[in-house]
Amino acid sequence: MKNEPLEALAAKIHAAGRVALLCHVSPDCDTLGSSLALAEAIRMAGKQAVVFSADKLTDKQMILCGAQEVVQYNPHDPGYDLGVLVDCSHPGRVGDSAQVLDKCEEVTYLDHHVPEESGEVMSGWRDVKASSAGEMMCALIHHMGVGFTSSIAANLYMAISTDTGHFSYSNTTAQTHRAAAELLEAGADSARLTEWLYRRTTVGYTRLLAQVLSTLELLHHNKVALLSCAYSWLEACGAQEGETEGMIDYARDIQGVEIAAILKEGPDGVVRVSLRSKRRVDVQKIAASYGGGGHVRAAGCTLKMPLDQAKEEMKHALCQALEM
Ligand SMILES: [Mn+2]
Repeated sequence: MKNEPLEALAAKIHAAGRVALLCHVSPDCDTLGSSLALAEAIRMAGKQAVVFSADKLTDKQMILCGAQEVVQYNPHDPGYDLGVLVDCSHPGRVGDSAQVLDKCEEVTYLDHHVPEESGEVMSGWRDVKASSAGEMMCALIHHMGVGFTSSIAANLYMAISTDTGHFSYSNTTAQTHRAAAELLEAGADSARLTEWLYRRTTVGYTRLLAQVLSTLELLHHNKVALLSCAYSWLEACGAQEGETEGMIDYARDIQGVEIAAILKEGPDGVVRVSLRSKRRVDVQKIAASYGGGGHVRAAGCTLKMPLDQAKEEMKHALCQALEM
């Protein structure tokens, strides 16, 4: 079956000599692993590729092959023939890396998120049914005619595993497993990567988890679960930014909970909200009403207000969403 957006993206990459790959802010292993895999494939095709992330990687993400080559925008950077947004599709999602886009002859994207309500600002390849950018990247690299090296395989395996909750969320399809099977055959070491990603914590993380779990609030007959994290707790617990990733699952997993939220205070007083739902509520819509986005079952937004006020705002919005 012909996939025109995929072929158009592959043709743009084929025609370019220098390609910039841009990760979204608060990068996860999907945006990073997919970008690093594509960068390697582009280099194997004899061209240049650079991966940009506005935010620093966590210690855990340093297991990604080539993680140390990820750079931040540098004003002395020469230009690029092509810029590709990976795992996002709006320049507003890449933070300071957006400055790289001004130096690109052409800009496109590869994304599996629902488009922002403000509409498309460029053309690219979107597949909202794909579990992850990593799954889409498997198809793209195939199409490029580049074989999977063990490092491409490991990076894409971590990308897919991260976005599917290690193949457990409802976005996991037969195609997801087929892609994963191929990556295992190409040398991804599932046991080692899984242990590193999910079974290896730090004392700081565990202390922070205890603190965050102590904030649990249940509302609306225990259908809404809320967690929060004050910025000062990171230092107090010896945890790193980014280590709150995944803590929302403790709220989501509670039996009877339909919507879970975690509110994370940033160093700038801005509060980042992550939302999850189980069956009924479209959290992408809630996030979009605050200028955010994501998927039906997982979304996020940013609130520019103090943490306590953001909590009250969210409690109201989540209970209201349940009544609709
Ligand atoms: Mn993703």
